[in-house]
Amino acid sequence: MDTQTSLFSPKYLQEEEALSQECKELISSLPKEKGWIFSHIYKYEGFWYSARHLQGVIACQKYFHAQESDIFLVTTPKSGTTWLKAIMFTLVNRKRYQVRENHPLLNNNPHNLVPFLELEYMDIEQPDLSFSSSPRLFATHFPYFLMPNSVHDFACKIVYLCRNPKDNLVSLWHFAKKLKLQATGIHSLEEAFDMFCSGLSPCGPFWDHALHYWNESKKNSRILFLKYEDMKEEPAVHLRRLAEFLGYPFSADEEETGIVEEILKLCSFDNLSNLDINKTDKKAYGMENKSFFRRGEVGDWKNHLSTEMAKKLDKITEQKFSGFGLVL
Ligand code: PAP
Repeated sequence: MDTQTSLFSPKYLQEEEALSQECKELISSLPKEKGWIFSHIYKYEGFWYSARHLQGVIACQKYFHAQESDIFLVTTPKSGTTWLKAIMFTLVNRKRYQVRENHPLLNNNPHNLVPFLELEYMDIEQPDLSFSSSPRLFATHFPYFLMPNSVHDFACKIVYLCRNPKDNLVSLWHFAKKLKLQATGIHSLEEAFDMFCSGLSPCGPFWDHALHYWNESKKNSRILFLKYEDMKEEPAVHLRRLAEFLGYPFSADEEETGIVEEILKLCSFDNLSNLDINKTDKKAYGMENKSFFRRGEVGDWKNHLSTEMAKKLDKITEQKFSGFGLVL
């Protein structure tokens, strides 16, 4: 990005200007490709990151200390993180914040209630991670084996949410178009499709990311593997499953009050996307809250991808997941 562009760009687009010397040296040795939102992405330990995201990954691995009660929501970008952040925050804090009363989600974007772990470390080596409530809830795009060691040492609970790659790609493409400055060059959908299929997506390859967590979830009861599509189809079933997994099951009394439906309504796309805070406000580093809400549907890819594109992507997914039992 040239100086003129960076002077006027929002903070989230200011990339290499703010890098530490250590990170500059690291990225100079890594494979580099054209990015989706940022000018470039770099391949680190098999996955693609923007320079500043990578700086956060490295610092977080070095300095973050998990607590036993910490809970992690893991996704690749555009898998439904915003939705699950809202749901998980509401679930674990429901004694403290009554769903029916002045709930924090009415005045806060879900991303402000549940921080992105490695992004907290993007500019600061020791961010303030003291929470006003317990347990601490974090979201992250870390691949399984790059998670800070203490997360595994403490056997912290991990919820992995993934989404059909065709919808994931389309959502990612729209998001990148919205966020990226015209001056830095917008990808056509065809170009984005080719990049995604080659594994060149933010925190991708998409399939490798999901597969690691899928395989681990088969052996390890501290990992819950969820799919966006299942959540959409049977939200109450999966909300109860999630509540049990997190150690916050619904009591019979709670069930009687209809709390499951109320949480789903509070966290629904229609409700959240129509709140003033999500229509008009921005995140601290300049991203508009409304950019996290587009359609929130299953199968929107049909409005964007050709039959050939869909077939090609399905074939890649089948091949990558073949023998592992994961169907997306
Ligand atoms: P992030 O990676 O930038 O945090 P993330 O929240 O994972 O984004 O994904 C955004 C997608 O979730 C968008 O999908 P779409 O582009 O296909 O519409 C967004 O609309 C959708 N989404 C956001 N909030 C909700 C919600 N409450 N229920 C269902 N889907 C939602």
